[in-house]
Amino acid sequence: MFLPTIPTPEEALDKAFSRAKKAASKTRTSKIPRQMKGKRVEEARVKTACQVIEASFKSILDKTPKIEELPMFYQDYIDVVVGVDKLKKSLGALNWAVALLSKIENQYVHKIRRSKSENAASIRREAFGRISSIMNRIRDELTFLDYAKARLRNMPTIDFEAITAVIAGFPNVGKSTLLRKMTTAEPKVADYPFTTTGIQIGHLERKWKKYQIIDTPGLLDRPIRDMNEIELNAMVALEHLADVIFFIFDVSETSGYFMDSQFKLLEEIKQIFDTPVICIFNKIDLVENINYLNKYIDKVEGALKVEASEGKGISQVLDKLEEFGDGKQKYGRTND
Ligand SMILES: Nc1nc2c(ncn2[C@@H]2O[C@H](COP(=O)(O)OP(=O)(O)O)[C@@H](O)[C@H]2O)c(=O)[nH]1
Ligand SMILES: [Mg+2]
Repeated sequence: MFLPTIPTPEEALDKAFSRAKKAASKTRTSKIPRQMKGKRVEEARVKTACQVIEASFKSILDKTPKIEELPMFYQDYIDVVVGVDKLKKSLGALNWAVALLSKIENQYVHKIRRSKSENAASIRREAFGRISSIMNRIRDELTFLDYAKARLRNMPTIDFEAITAVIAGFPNVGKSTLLRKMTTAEPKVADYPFTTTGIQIGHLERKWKKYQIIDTPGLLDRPIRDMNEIELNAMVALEHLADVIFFIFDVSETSGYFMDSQFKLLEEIKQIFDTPVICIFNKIDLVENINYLNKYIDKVEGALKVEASEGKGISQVLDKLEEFGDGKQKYGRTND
């Protein structure tokens, strides 16, 4: 996302006080009686300083999407990357500052109006002191919002109307190859927490239905019991996205993983995800003894045999996906 630029306390104060000065000089040249001017000038400075910061914070709050209105995937994503509670609390601090600044504005404008001319400047200085201290009180929150802005800048762009398949399987089993063969354009790469290369998102359309296929290197390619809590959360965020999981086996075991451990990973993923899984047996070209293979394939319902690198069997995978898509209607779902 999508967070607007966040000022430091110094930047916010600089802007507020320099605008206040300009407003004051306008007041000085206006046609009001000389003895009134001192008070008017100080009043304008207090008003402007408060209003400049209020407007800036209100604009940040307006431009920031309501977290609870975002699709669940993004809520999970934000939670994993920066923490939803912390983000809400920091935004709350801006609200708090706006409310307090508007109170100070009223209070000190009144004070100045009721004061003697010669006291107006010191009342204004007192107001400026309070404004500065408010900005200092929310320093940590501003720092955090700036950090969140940077961390959330490259969130994956997900099409929530497309039927979504997420690819799982050990490294080198052929996940990226399959993704490339199934989709037309080069897959888009987006940041994803705890994946070094980012997730890859490919798109395709069949019979006017949109599909997207997501490959998650570093996440759905290793034993789940090895993951820490944060990684688990990052992975579970995918559950909100996936309508179906493609689990890829490398039947040749040339990737270095035995069929037994590949089945174990499949079982772990089935336990975590409440999502239908389609098993795809890849690299069948490298297997001489097909009988040996059947012993594994027979264990799995609706298994597909492919040679991803040559595009063999891909059309069956697409048919399966489409078959799956037939039962699905997706209209701008946000929370499910
Ligand atoms: N022989 C053979 N090699 C394949 C097949 N599919 C993928 N590969 C190769 O396996 C290696 C790993 O594939 P890749 O798609 O990068 O695996 P990933 O790590 O799961 O994304 C690459 O060298 C591919 O060319 C296949 O069906 N047959
Ligand atoms: Mg890959």
